[in-house]
Amino acid sequence: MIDLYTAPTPNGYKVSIALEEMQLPYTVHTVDLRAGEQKKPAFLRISPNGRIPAIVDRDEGDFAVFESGAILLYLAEKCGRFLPADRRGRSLVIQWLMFQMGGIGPMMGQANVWYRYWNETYQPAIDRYQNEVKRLFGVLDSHLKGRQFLTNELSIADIANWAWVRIYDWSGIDIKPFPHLQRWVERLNERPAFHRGINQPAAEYEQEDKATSFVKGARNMLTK
Ligand SMILES: N[C@@H](CCC(=O)N[C@@H](CS)C(=O)NCC(=O)O)C(=O)O
Repeated sequence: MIDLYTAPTPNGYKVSIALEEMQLPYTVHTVDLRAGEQKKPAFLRISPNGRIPAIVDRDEGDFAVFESGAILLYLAEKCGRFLPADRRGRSLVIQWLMFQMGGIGPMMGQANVWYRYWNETYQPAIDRYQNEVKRLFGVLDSHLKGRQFLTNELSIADIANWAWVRIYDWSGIDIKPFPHLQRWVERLNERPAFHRGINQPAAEYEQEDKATSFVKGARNMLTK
């Protein structure tokens, strides 16, 4: 059994989607980010960086893993799926996983903050991060032309990138100029496991009436 410490955010959803696709039994523990639970000593013992997601594998002597990319690799190795065994296939998946961890995630995260969370508008920062997100989307779009997945088969790289790219509008980005990427987002959206994953726990920001209070909470958290 896996204990998943998470919150309704793209980094958290990467892990719940993976657990659903892998059909590994898990228990969700929602960490209240606005209340600062992620910085409490008990949580820091599991996740030294004070951020979600983190897992504890009860079948492996309570082994804890933090950093979403590391968690995806751990789970893929545990279940023997979504990460090929051959060196080249494995490297390709890891390349696109790192592309998400070092590019899509941090840049979309910054675009979200500057575009949506501050009361004030600082246009140069909005432009910088939105332009970088568009550039990264262009890379994904070209790569996905004629492909169903980022590599030969569905992998943890698709899961990681999809969890972020799907909320492009939170970064103020239009996906229409990226038709191959848009089709990939829509195709993966049809997978029942992906749907279950993005409801563990359910996201407030996807419900129109709750989105405003989510933004306010996020802004307060960032200014603490
Ligand atoms: N590189 C980390 C990033 C984790 C991260 O930024 N988590 C955010 C939620 S998406 C968080 O816990 N924020 C709370 C905080 O910064 O205090 C990963 O991929 O796991």
